[in-house]
Amino acid sequence: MTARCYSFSHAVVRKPSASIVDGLRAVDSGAPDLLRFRKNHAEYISLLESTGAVVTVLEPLDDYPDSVFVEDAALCLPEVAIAMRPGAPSRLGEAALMVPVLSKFYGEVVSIRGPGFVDGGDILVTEREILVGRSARTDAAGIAELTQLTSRWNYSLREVVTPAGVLHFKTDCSLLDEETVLATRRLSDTGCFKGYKVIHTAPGEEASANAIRFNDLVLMPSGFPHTAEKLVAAGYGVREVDNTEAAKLDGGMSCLSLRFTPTP
Ligand code: CIR
Repeated sequence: MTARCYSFSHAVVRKPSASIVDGLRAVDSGAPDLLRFRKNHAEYISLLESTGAVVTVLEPLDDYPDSVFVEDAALCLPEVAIAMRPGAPSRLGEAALMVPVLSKFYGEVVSIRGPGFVDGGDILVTEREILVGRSARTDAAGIAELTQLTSRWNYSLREVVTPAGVLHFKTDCSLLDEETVLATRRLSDTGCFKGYKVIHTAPGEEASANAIRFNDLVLMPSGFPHTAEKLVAAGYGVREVDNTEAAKLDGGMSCLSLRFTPTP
C-alpha cells in the first residue's frame, strides 16, 4: 500500500510577488531578491513535477506579500480540503482565496470559521495522526475547531507545542516516511515524537528541519551538508534547493506548496 502521508498526485504553489520584500520576518536579514526567489521557486516546482505530480502554479498576489507560502492557507487531506485561519492579520485573507482553487480538486472544501486561528505550517500529517503545534499563530480555539472538523473523517488529532521563538511546528520538523521524522533536538526534546523514529538535524543545522517528503524525493534547503548526509545514509532520495530568499522570511520547503491526493 502506498503511504498517503507522502504520496501525492498534486501540488499547488503560488509565484512570489514583487511585494515579497514586505513579507513578515522574525529578524530582518535584508529583503529577499525577487529574481533569485523566482529562480529558486522554479527549481522547486520542477523537482515536484519530476516525481510525476501535477503542479498548479497560481499567479502572484501583490496584496499579500507572504502568499507564496501557500501551505499556511489550507490543510489538504485525501477526503477534504480545509481552508485555515492564518494567525497573522496580514495573511488572514489568503485562506478564502484558496477555496476556489481547491474546489477544482475536491468535492468538499470547508473552512475554519473562527474565532480561533490555525496556520497550515503548524500541522504535520503523519500516517496515523495529525499533530498540531500551538504557536504564536495557532491557538487553542483554532485547534479545537480543526479537531471537530477532522473528526468527521475519523482523524485523530494531537495538540503539541511549538517551542517558544519558533515560528511554526514544522519550522522544526518534517515527515520522512510512515514512522520517521526529521526534527531539531529542541523540538524532539518536548516528547512530541514518542513512538516515531527521529533523525535529528546536525548541530548548527537546525534550519534544515523544514524539508518535505514528496513521493520518492526529500526536498531540503541547500547548505546543510551534515544533515543531508544523514538523510542520504538513511536511504532517502535527497534533493537540495537554494532557499536563501524564502529563508529571509522564515520560509522553507513545506511552506511553498500544498501537497495532496484527493479521493475520487
Ligand atoms: C510568515 O511569517 O507567515 C511568513 N513570512 C513565513 C511563513 C512560513 N510558512 C510556514 O512555515 N509554513
